[in-house]
Order: sequence, then structure tokens, then C-alpha cells
Amino acid sequence: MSKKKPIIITCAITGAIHTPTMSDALPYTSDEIAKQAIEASEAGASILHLHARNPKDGSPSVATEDFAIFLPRIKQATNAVVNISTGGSLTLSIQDRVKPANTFSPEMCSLNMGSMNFSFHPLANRYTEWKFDWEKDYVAGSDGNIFRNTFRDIKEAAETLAPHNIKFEHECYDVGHLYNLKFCMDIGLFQAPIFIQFIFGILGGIGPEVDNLVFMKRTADRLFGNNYQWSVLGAGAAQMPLATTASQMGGNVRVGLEDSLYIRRGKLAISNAQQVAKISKIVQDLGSRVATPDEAREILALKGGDRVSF
Ligand code: KMH
Ligand code: ZN
Repeated sequence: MSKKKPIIITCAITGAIHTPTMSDALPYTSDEIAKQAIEASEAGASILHLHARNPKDGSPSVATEDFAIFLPRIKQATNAVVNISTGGSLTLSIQDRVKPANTFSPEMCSLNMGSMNFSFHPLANRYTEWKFDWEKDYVAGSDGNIFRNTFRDIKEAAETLAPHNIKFEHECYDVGHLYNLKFCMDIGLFQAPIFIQFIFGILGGIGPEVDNLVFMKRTADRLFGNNYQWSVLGAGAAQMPLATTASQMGGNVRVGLEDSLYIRRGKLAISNAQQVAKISKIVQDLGSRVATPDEAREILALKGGDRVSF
């Protein structure tokens, strides 16, 4: 009888979509980011997907000094795999967005596999008062966002980071992104086993229906055969249902306040760890096992936690 592969839980701690007004639980100081990341790891997350924020007003930050405070604290307190975003702040250039990964040489970093509309402007209508001045324009103005990762940008990120032997979390928001990834593999930018994050429910990307998950998975099977591992991120209300479905289809899962502020419909989560604990319990109740960080390292062929620069 074949042994069932354990399920890797990634937790995306804070991101660049939600703003402090939307939830008191959203961490933005270095202390809060470190504390919530450590708690998420204790709750079962083996990968921590990290963005930084300006500690004064919670705005998205790619400043290396903002990462420099929480990264060593997380490393000292956990064995979790650190994954640094190159999506960072949605409107910055690829050069600025790869700087944190290029500086700290983590085991993993994210990489969006295409350019797209990337909007969350409907959220602006839900709030009349905002904690910080930047928030309203940032959220309402996202109807003008193009998240840019051209083939040239992707090549630049891959080549800049190649000396670090970092495994990418290839963020695929639509089926065309899988073909972009296949093209990039064919020209030698990425080596198997690759790790694909199927993303559903971002305005500008594919919708959060199970049919779409099956379609993405079938397309990836056709393009990559056995040479890939996959995980699912459902934005907003799709988070737990799609993660649960993915876990039953042989996939891995991503949760965290970056992707949804809620623990169930209408109820804000009190922390990242609460979401991790919930999906961990679901996965185990349904008969699967949650991967440890070292199991995640083996499944994804990572370089090891002793080969980072923080
Ligand atoms: N915010 C997520 C939908 C990145 O950091 O590179 C995708 C993401 C992008 O995590
Ligand atoms: Zn992210």
C-alpha cells in the first residue's frame, strides 16, 4: 500500500492587499509579524510566506530593513521554511521586488507568472473611516492596477536569484500562467520539481469554482507530468472550501490573513494561527497528515534552513 503524502500548509501572514482598517488582527509591525508567524508555525504551517510592512502605518514595504527585524526572530523560534514575496508592493518594479529575496537568500520566494489586472477596489465600499491616510486611495485605486511580470521581468527575477538556489512558489492566477511557466521551464529558467500555487478568486484572475481547480490541475498535469508539486490559495470566502477540496485531491494548501481576513463567513479571524489550526484540523479529520517543515523541504527539494542569509 502506498504511503499517503503529508499535506504542506503554507501560511501567508500579512500580504499587500488588506489594510489595517479591515482587521485589528492583520499584523504590520515587525513584532506582530514575527509573533503571528511563530504562532502559525506552532499551529502546523511548515512554510511562512512573508511580506513586510511599514511599521508606522501598515503600508506594504519592500525595504530590507523592515524584513531584517522579523526574519531572524522567526528563524530562531521555528524550523519553518521562510518564503519571501517578490510580489511585494503591487505597483513596484521587479528590481525593487526581488531585493528582499536577493538580500536574505531564503529557501523559497514567490513569483507571479504573468501580468494581469489585480484589483480589490470593491473592498473600499465597506469602510467609511480609515485608520491611516494611505489606505482608502490604495484600495479604491486598485481598479487601475496592472500587476506586471512580463517574460523579461520573470527572466530577470530568475537570473538575479539563481545563485541563491531558491525554490519558487509559482503563483498562477489563471490557466495562461501555467503555459507561461511551461515556456520558462523550456528555456531553462526553472528546474523540476517546481512548486505551483494555483490562485482562485482574485479580481483579474480565474474564479473560485471547483471546476476551475480541476481544469488548472488537469492542465498542469498535461504540461508538467510528475515534475511538479501544487498547492491552492482561495481568496476571501473561497479560502477554506478550496483548501479542503485541494487537500482531498492530493494537493497542498495555503491559508493566512494575506488571502482572507475571515475564519468563517462574517467572522473575522483573530490570528493567522487560528486559520492554520482550522485547516490542520480539517485535513486530519479527513484522514490526512500535516507535513513537518523537514518533510516540506524533502517534498519540494529545498536547499535547507541553514543556507539562508538572516
Ligand atoms: N496575494 C496573493 C493573492 C506574492 O506575494 O508574490 C498572491 C501573492 C503574491 O502572494
Ligand atoms: Zn504574497
